[in-house]
Amino acid sequence: MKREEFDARVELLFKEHKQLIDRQNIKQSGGNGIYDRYLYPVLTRDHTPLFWRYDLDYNTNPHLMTRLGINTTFNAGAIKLNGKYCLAVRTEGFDVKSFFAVAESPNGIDQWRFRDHPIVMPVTGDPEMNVYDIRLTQHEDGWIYGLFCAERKDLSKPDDSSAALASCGIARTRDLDRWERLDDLVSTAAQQRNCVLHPEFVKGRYMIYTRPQSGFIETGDSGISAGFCDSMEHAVLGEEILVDARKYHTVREVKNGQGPSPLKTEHGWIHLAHGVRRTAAGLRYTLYLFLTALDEPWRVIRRPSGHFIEPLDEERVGDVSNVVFSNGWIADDDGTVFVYYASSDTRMHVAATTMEKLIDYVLNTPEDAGRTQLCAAQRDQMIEKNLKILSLKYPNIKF
Ligand code: M1P
Repeated sequence: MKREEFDARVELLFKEHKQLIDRQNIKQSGGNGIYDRYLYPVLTRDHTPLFWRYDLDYNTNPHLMTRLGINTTFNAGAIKLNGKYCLAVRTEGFDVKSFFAVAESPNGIDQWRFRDHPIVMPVTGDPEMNVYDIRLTQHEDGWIYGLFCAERKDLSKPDDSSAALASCGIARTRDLDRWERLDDLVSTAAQQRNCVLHPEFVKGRYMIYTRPQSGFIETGDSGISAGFCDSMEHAVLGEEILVDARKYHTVREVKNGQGPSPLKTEHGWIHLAHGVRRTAAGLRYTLYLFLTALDEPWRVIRRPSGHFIEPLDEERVGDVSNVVFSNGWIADDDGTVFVYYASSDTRMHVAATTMEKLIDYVLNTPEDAGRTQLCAAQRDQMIEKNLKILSLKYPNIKF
């Protein structure tokens, strides 16, 4: 390629990239009354800066090839900082290593722009192979903590090249740029993933939601659990309490995991979690909500039936299809809540709702009646009530 052509192609790349970043997102009509989805994903791999992917030097890359490709941008932690909506995105290179990168938006919905540099997370004395799924918690001690999965090779199985160990890495920051790495979480579980710091002290101690695992993929009998520790520099958990167990024939039959840190309301803590079912097409991940007691955030007091967000239409396809996963949401001062979720381990979306709607949802959505006959009867009760309302209001119309 001649230098003139190279320069023209670079210009075109930047023009198209800018158009993508500046594109306005559009609220989709016909929502479910609980939240609004948006037409476009908020972040895709194409949103990452071109200078992260291309070597822009004509002398070393005359064909203008992608040199360090980005595969996916998903499972982002979220926080509002200095008036900006920030996502700490799990960004995976073609090399299948993930790193965290901060993207910011002025409104939480569109114009997401990555900061120039990704986070180069400091390591402990035992550097991990991979990091992912960071949960950001603005703790009342003043720090922003990031708890994430730190994955290492399982050295006890030298002949199994896919044997891995998951543990909870911990780091803290004040600006999402400079991070202080702390010791990994110590617990009695063989492995841990989906760990999240509760935003307040509980009886003077830090509380961490966990998901003890028997293996890298399998969770054994556990579900979302919680433990306590006195220090985040050297976080050591004692006994873990089971918060939300797996349950046969529910959205959390095979496994589950806490999403972001819970939102505080006068009625209790609203939790967002993912639940997994096994289907003939493989695992299906959906998101669900539950409410825990204000003074005992580990005690579930309301459990709306079924899922809150499911993979829909294009969301169903990606690197790991049929998955929605969330580890970030932002509650704004005006009552808006932005739920950031990834689809199929590939891209990020937003669902917008309000605190008022979330409270109504967790308090008034009926609980799972338990088995098919009771669920059908539960629905029939609502149908009966609705038909009465409709026949009184519209006596001449057959619905
Ligand atoms: O591929 C779906 C998700 O699988 C894992 O979640 P969990 O441990 O609950 O099964 C994680 O690797 C997550 O990143 C991924 O989105």
